[in-house]
Amino acid sequence: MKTGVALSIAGSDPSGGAGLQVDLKVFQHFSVYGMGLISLHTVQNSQGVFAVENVGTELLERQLNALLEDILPTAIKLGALGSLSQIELLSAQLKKIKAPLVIDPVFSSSSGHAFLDQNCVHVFIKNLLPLCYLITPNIPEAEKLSGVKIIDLSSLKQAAKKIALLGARNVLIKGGHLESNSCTDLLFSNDEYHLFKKERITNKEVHGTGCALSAAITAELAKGTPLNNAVELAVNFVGKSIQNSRELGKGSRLMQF
Ligand code: PXL
Repeated sequence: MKTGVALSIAGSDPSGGAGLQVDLKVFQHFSVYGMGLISLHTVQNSQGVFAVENVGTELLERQLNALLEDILPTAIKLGALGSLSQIELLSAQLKKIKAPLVIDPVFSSSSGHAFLDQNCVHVFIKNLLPLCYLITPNIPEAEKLSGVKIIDLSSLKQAAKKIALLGARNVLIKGGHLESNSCTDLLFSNDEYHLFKKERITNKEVHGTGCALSAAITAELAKGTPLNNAVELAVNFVGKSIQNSRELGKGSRLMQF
């Protein structure tokens, strides 16, 4: 049975490897009805991001209002945002919605192209963290949010707790960057730590794994799955997707679901 409606507000990756395009593919894979709003356009392929252009807040606001007065999502995912005014608009609008909000704090592309100016991070924290049900930073993003330098499991836990103190109800730090032969994701939820440990599948760069993980969790939350189960399903799904990733372009491997 198909249930759930998931909305992603994210950047567009025309190569289909990350951002909104991947979110919609993942929603489809999980049999959830997917809707998508583009926050920013990128010029990119499997080799990197070459330019970024933000969508104006007025257009974004009209698109969001048109959706929300018609079809209420049962879960929402927020991906890359490009400006202070986008953060202010979305925090004001999303405050009014009860559906669980998953925030993937994408401050720059995996190839290092900045989406959000460093100076906006404190407004991102103040306005958005208190609204989110789950935030899913990778290690560099968790360091930016928490101010904690992550070098081992103990500092990983410390960073997760600090991000929760900033207002995020649940925190999942993607630990893929920490160890060489395994990947440990850390969930901090209800004052408890849960580790999701996996063998490292490949040392080759696979594009969009973070987007796919948070989209899969959003899809499961949209169906009403409890958080721990949603994370477990999503971690396994991304592991399989990495294993099945394809060398389609000249750069990173791309996932097909
Ligand atoms: O994987 C992070 C990400 C998210 N969103 C967009 C991206 C990227 C990485 O390149 O382009 C639009």
